[in-house]
Amino acid sequence: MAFEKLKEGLQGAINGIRKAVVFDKKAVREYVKELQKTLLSADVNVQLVLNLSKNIEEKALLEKPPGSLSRTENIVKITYDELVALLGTGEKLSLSDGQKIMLVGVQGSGKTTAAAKLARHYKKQGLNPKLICADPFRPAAYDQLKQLSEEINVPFYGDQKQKDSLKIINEGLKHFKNEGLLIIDSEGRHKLNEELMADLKRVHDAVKPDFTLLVLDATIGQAAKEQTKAFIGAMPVKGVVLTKTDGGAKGGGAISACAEAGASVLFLGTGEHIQDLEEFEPKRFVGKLLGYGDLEGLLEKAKEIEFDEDSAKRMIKGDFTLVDVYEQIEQMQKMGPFNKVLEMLPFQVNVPKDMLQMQEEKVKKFRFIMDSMTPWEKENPMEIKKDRIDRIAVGSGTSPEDVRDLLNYYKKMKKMMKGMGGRNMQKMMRKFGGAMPGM
Ligand SMILES: Nc1nc2c(ncn2[C@@H]2O[C@H](COP(=O)(O)OP(=O)(O)O)[C@@H](O)[C@H]2O)c(=O)[nH]1
Ligand SMILES: [Mg+2]
Repeated sequence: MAFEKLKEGLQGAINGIRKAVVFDKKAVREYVKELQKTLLSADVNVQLVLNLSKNIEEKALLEKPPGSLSRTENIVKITYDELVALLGTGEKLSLSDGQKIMLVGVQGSGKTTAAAKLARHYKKQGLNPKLICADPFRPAAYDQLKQLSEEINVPFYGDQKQKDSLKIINEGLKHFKNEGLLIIDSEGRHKLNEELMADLKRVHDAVKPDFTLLVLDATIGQAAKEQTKAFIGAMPVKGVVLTKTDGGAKGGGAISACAEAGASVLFLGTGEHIQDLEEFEPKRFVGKLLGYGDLEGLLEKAKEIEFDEDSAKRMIKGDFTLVDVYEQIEQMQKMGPFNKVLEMLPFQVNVPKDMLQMQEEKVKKFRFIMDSMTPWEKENPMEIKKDRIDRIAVGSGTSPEDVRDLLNYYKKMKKMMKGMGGRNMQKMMRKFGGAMPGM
């Protein structure tokens, strides 16, 4: 299977750090070393590997994990982000009938196969592809594409007697009246040389395809960079079809090399058969490599709303006001039910049941009430006596009982937070990022 070794190596590194007893410099080093070994054996450029591992190491040790991620989860997320960045932008090729696309590349890279695979792919998407064989150099090219086109029931044009590929293309376009999605399989030569490039460029400039796709053999690994650069230098390459990713361990190196040369990989060829074509999407691809099931939840967690640190600190010290309660309520609403939030804490908190079950309605009421308070009242909730309570109730369209309810909630919260004690506070602060100075 394609990329199996890469997958094994990456998941092995992740499992290693998951099992580590402590998340420290040594564990991170170990992880990064595994990662390096894996990427290098996939033929990713050494400098890229070094940069990537340096980034991962630094971020993993210094960065505050976002959302409710643990440090171990965060290093997986950092790895994910770095790998996605390494593998390109993930552009998508959106085609329509009436357009011409031309495949270029050296001989044997898989152009003819890719032409037929793309025809099948876009036919399934409802387009009307047509195949033109414009490789007069390889005698078997005509039969090869003709046969493939019959297999997928797609119209084909070629001319075995014509030796000028531009003439074949022009005839083919005329034959198809420029209708449908015209896929042009161009000539190839044994290897990349000036003659091929000059010829291709002449044809390319005359045909003016809407998109030019470079077909590259993934088994060449990071050497894909030079080839990509050479083609980009001669014509506007929209993206790469990377073939034979099933045929070796260097596919990862080839993808990153294309990205480095400035061309996005758009498709992966994953086998000899006509259906062996995948759209390449870096995020999905890296997700699969790292084990997507886990990663999805992890990325969600990273997005979870972060606690306002100052407010959380004051709250824990018991030094907080209704302004903080207001903020916390808002944040908790975004985070989900309060009991879920408490589950994330690294220690047990005995929270009165009625606080846990604070109903949606009640939260709304509390907000109305606080909206009717003056800034001074919100800063000094303990000073709110009967007159003020009555006024706030009228202003917020609630009852004095509701206002008292909020004030009681505030008092309970304050007491609970105060009662948590130093050690727990520290743990909590670590969970919410950043240690509290002087604690
Ligand atoms: N395993 C594997 N073989 C492929 C793939 N794409 C093409 N090939 C094979 O590579 C060889 C050359 O392909 P071809 O399309 O003729 O290359 P062209 O000279 O660039 O047109 C053929 O034997 C194909 O069957 C792929 O994704 N995986
Ligand atoms: Mg060919």
